[in-house]
Amino acid sequence: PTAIHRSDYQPPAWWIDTVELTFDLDPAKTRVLNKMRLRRNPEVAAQALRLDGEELNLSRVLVNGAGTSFKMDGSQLVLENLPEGPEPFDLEIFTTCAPDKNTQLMGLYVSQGTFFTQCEAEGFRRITYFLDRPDVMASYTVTLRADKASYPVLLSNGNLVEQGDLDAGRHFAKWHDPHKKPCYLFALVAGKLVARQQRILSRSGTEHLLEVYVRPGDLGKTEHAMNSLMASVAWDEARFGLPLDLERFMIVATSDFNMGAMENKGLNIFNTKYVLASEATATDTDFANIEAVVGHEYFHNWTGNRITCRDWFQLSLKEGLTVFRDQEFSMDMAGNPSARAVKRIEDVRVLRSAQFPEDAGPMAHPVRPDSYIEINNFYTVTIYEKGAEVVRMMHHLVGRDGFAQGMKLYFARHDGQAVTCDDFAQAIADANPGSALALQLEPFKRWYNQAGTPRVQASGLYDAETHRYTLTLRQSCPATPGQPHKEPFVIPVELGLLNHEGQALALQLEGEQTANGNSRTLVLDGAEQQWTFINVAQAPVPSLLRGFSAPVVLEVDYSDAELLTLLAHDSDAFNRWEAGQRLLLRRALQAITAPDDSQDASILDESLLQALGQVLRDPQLDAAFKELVLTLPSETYIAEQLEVVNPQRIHAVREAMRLQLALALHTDWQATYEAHQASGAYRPDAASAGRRALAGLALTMLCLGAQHGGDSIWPGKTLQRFKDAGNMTDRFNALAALVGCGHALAAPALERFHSWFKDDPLVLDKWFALQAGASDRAGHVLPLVKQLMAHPDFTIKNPNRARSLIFSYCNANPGAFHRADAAGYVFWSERVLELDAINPQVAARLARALDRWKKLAEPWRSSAREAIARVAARPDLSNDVREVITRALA
Ligand code: HT7
Ligand code: ZN
Repeated sequence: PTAIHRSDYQPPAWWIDTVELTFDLDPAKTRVLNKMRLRRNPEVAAQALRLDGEELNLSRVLVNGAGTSFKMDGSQLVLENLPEGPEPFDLEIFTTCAPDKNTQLMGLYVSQGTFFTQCEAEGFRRITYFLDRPDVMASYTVTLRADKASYPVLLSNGNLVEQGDLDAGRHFAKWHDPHKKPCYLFALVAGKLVARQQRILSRSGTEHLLEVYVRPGDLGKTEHAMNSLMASVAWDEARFGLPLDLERFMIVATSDFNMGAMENKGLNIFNTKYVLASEATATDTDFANIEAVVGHEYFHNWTGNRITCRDWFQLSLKEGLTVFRDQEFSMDMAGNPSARAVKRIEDVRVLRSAQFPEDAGPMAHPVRPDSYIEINNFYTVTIYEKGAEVVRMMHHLVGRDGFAQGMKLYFARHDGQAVTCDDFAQAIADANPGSALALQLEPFKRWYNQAGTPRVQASGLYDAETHRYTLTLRQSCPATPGQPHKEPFVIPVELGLLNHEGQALALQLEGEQTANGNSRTLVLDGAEQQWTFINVAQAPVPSLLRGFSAPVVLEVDYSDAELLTLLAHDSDAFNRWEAGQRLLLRRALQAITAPDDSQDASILDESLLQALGQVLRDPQLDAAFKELVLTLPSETYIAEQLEVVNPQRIHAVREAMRLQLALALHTDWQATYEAHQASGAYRPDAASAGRRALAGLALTMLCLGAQHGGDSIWPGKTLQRFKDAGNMTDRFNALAALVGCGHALAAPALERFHSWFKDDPLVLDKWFALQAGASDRAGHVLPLVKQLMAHPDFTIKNPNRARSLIFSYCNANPGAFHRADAAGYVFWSERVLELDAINPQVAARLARALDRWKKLAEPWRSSAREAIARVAARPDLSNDVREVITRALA
């Protein structure tokens, strides 16, 4: 396989103005007629037309209605004798494909008797020959023909312009999309579906029809998705002045989908996981995720669809910006500042536990990559989450109103175009002349070009005589593949100073006439810089990088006492949580690097336990925030802090800390659980969800304690809770508490759960995931996972099910996966190969479970390398898996 380089970008030699597609839908053999109006791009030297195609059977090619010569070059269809001159001409291509053989779920495929498409990034070429690149935008008219009884609903992008019956029980529907679009936004759906419908009025008074299509029987689970869609439409109009530009906006759910959802113009296709919810079957997290993903796909309608990417290297142009927008949407929906902070903490946890390791591993790449082999491998946390952080820093540097102005200018300049990340940054900067962003735009854009997580070291010096406090910030960034040296980043550091009683101090920089608030942003843009604050009455405790104002690792030499002050008093909720995490991490690292495990029962000292107990008891704090403070740093995050990783030791230490928390705070957990019992009807809002989350954590702790000499009443109580729960969150939390502590009551509860929900695939996914993700006791998880692979409800062909069992074990359960006998790695290599033959995109994601193998201590390191080498030795690997494995071994 050959790499594609960003620097090789050339504009297309041909434009496609209109596309008329006619489908005769048949699962075994679908006929596709693709009639395009093409013209030469006068700005590019004349050359042959090369159309991409994959797994297609070609039957005819006509130019202006007459046969023409063509040749094949690999999978490309090459036409050399096309009309000269600038006039447009018609090109018709007849092909067939086999949707029922399409296990990759890219292009046109069948899921449970319904046709779906997935075209991003390069799936359209599996439907017809085309210039499959995002900078070729065309107008689409699509006619679908199919058996009426089997496929009563026929959908495509845009507006329905005609429909009717045909011979032999067939019918047709013709759709026209009024907006030009790149082919990756094309979609069709055909099958037996039903829709929840909602008419809405925009601010300007235009009427729109919103529809959520699902399989019959699932209609009762679509209310939350529809509410989320309505909220998204209203939010984008209110916050960014971006209205819905379509008469009709449809969401369709499928249970076979490689990712979360897809923003096809006017016809979003969603994984059922992000559509279907009822209080009986979905948890609070599911409800929150549905809101976020519905928002995300809807927001793409402007950021991605109206303005799209020039090439796939610019993927973060739409993804980073749209993640930023969905994060802001979720925060605005959550409401109060505390709930906003909770959402911010949750987002940062994802960034740190998934993106930071990616940025330090073999797949590290800039937010705008320089090259790739398989674009599907670059739908990463770096493109999405770090990309969103880059947009968030711009937002920080120009302010909320300045950012809104920047977005306005971006649309004024580029609506209807395929553009680059530079164009976006330029628009935000140009709308904010004089801002820190505009003044340092070129160095700021290093965030797009340089991979790796910058480290910022902070040190402070207080002069008690002059009342001056000097803060020094230094930055560096580790080498990443292909990038040995890095230039300094532009890093916004929001900070405040606290006195030792925890009160905020006024901030006055040397040279300023007066103090200027007690939280402000410094911009670090060199390798090392100093700032001196004056009139600082006492030695301060600095609260740095408030709200996580930049995606960096911040190293500060805090004393325990300073961290306890921040944990108890910081007005910035993010840094309050962060102080607690720093203390917990510090204790964990001390224990992990201790010579033996003799002190494991007392890793947490009295002052930290007391401080955490105080958080639990604090009536001013929200439940969701308490739950986050009392949750230990993840094993993955702890591992990232170490040079050499012994996954078993990390697991043992973290479990010992959990147990200590459970036992030492027993009374508080009990009081917390009792104080957070639900009252009234179920509501998935942030405050109610926070209360359930904290009650769930309390129950987990009480069960854990009971298994280790604490009050033995709790497992029985938990089982009762499991049986009586009025919603899935409480029921699942109770089940997880029993499974988590390894109590004998877990087995009958799991059995009962299965029999209650055996007909609900999304709930069964939870059932598989819970068991595969359980804390390992004497190596019990791997045999269980193998046993579950033989369960009649398991199928590796369904990505959700594969993720629920295999990924939950290999990617999300380090303590159970990294076995000293290497059996976890053998299982991983077998599953990667098995999946690769079915669905390379999903296989490549699994292949990344061993990305960080070079950090492992022996014997894990050698056995991991062997397992990777075993996969690499297979000659018939997909490009997707080959790229991941080659990089891992490099
Ligand atoms: N833009 C969408 C990406 C996506 C995708 C990419 C590759 C293969 C399958 C896929 N399904 C969806 C999702 C999004 O970011 O909104
Ligand atoms: Zn997206």
